[in-house]
Amino acid sequence: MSYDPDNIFTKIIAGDIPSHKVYEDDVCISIMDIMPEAPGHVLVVPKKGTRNLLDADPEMLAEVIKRVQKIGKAVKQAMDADGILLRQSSEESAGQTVYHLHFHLIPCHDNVKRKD
Ligand code: DGP
Repeated sequence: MSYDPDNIFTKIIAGDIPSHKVYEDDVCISIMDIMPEAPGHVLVVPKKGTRNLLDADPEMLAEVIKRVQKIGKAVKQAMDADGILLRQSSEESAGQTVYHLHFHLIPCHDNVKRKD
């Protein structure tokens, strides 16, 4: 499947659409999700235009996953969470709605039961 740069995350990366950014470097940004599943739910979005995990360049992915770990640790600490749920949807059947690669980091607490 091809990558279409006309998507919301490309516009957020370019600064054309506002976001609550919690991290940025040359590889990715991290923003608060506008439809959070739990308080502190953030997205890690690589700057390189990529449709999803299935067509990601492995070298870019290696750099991004380092950031996912670093940001995940920071979110866990900031939210005083017991754990972090990492989610990535590739294609519609898996629930992907924005076709620019992104990783969800969702803080989880022992006393808050998740449905999934
Ligand atoms: P997914 O379903 O895995 O493709 O996740 C897309 C997520 O992107 C969803 O949780 C909501 C979030 N989202 C959609 N539009 C915007 C936006 O304009 N700003 C922010 N911060 N998040 C968005």
